[in-house]
Amino acid sequence: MELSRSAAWSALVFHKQEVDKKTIRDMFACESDRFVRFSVKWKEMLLDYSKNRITSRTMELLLELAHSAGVDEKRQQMFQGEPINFTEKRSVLHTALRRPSGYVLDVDGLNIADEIADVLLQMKNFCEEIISGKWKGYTGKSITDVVNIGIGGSDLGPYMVTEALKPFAHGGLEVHFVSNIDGSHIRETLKRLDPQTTLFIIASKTFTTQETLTNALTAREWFLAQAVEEEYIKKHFAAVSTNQEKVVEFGIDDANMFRFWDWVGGRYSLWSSIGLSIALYLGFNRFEELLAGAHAMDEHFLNEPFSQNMPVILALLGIWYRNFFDAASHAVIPYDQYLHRFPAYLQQLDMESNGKRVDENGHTVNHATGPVIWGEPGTNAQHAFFQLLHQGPDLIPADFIVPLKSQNPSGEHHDMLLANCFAQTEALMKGKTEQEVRAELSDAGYDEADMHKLLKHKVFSGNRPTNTILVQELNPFMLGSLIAMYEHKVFVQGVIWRINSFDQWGVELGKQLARTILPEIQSEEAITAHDASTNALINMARTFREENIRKASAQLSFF
Ligand code: G6Q
Repeated sequence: MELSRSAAWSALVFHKQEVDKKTIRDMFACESDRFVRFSVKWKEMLLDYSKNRITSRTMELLLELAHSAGVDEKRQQMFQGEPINFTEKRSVLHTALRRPSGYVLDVDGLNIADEIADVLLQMKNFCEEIISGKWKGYTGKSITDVVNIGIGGSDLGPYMVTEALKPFAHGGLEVHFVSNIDGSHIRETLKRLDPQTTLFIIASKTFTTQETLTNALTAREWFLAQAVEEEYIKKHFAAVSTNQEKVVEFGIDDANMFRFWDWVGGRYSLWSSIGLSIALYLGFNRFEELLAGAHAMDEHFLNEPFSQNMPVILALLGIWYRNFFDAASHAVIPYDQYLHRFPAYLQQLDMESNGKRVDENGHTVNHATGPVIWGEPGTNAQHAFFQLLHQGPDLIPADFIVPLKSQNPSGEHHDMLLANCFAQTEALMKGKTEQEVRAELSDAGYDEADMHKLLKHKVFSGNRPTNTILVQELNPFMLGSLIAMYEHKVFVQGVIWRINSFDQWGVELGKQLARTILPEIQSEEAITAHDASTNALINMARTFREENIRKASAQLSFF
């Protein structure tokens, strides 16, 4: 039966008419226990979801939807390693990567707990050598800079985490991230580096990704231009991959390869050896704290009843707005400058996971699935797109994430940051009525005619839902928990929407298409194989390229 015809779904459609009759502001006015009922406290984290268009009945019905969708069973299947990634026939076991060792979980005849422990030990030893300075580069100097070359899941997670946890870095190493095929990315990074003291980590699950391999070759060429001897590569290049054959083929020493497994999805891989750059930058013990935080959230997700389960609650609220209010996007606003890459990270996690429309039986679903995820840190965002959140015609639910503790206490800065965060969620919820605007304008001395012209523009409808996620301190443990909470939120939504959150055929398409056009841009013949637009674009690039080559050779012959 189609999801939209299920009893739980129909009950929610019907119930929405009731909810529409009241604003969140009205609900707060007559429910003194609203915050207590609609908030969950877990360790040093609070999820306040009271500023949502919900009643207790809404939550009951949404929880019923989760139960009837089989979230409980699917959750067990995921943790037990069943191949729930059904289009790729793979287990989904990023949760095993952060589980303390000493358990047995068999995948393809191997106890993965032992496998994971082996690689963690290898990472630990490597980190100790590099950080202590024992590991020497080809001229006998210690490593000062680590460059992670990877893209997508092999970049966004480590980049976001190292930025978020800057205050926890040991300070002995700088870390850099190169992802884009645009040569400017690697060239700008290399400009600041010395090959004698630089370590490159080539991070690629498949070790076939065009961007990563091209950037890695450029790094290799840059390194050899000074180091000359190929044998020095082993002192300056490491690889993180599932593809040993390709790593060796590239010329990276086997001993410098950190493996992981096909049951770790790219966007879920920061917990694996893809996190090597994190461990090097923070120190291995901090990396372990990150894993511990994520594991604690896994336990919460596994064991708490749905009504107290943070990822489940976030997932259900997301479904409430996406499917019953037609909210096409969801904003994420961290009030923490260190989390400036968090929205970009969540974009991949959520949109690559739930940007799907075909169910397990190959049927196209007739309900909306993953929304557009977007955001920027507050307070910057307030001076940019918040206008649309407050007064635009669309409903855009938002998550506000804020730590109580500042890593850089400085005068009133942090109090002001908190005040802004809380004021925004209050304003989005309450809005400003015509009566309030009228009183304001009248106090400011406006006459009736001017007031009339301005009134409607200054009214805020309010009733705009937000979640506030308050953490005491954004430390490695809490960040691990926060990321895992969103991972599980995405999982729960995928289960309810009946899609596979763990494949990414859209990404694969991009990888294939660029391979066809590259030789055409480099060809001397006019290209006619595509539509008129694509042909014209390719031919312009081709002509521009040919002219540049001609000019360069003319200059050479002049000299
Ligand atoms: C993530 C995706 C994708 C992937 C990149 C890099 O879930 O699969 O973002 O991480 O395309 O792939 P490689 O790690 O194989 O280079």
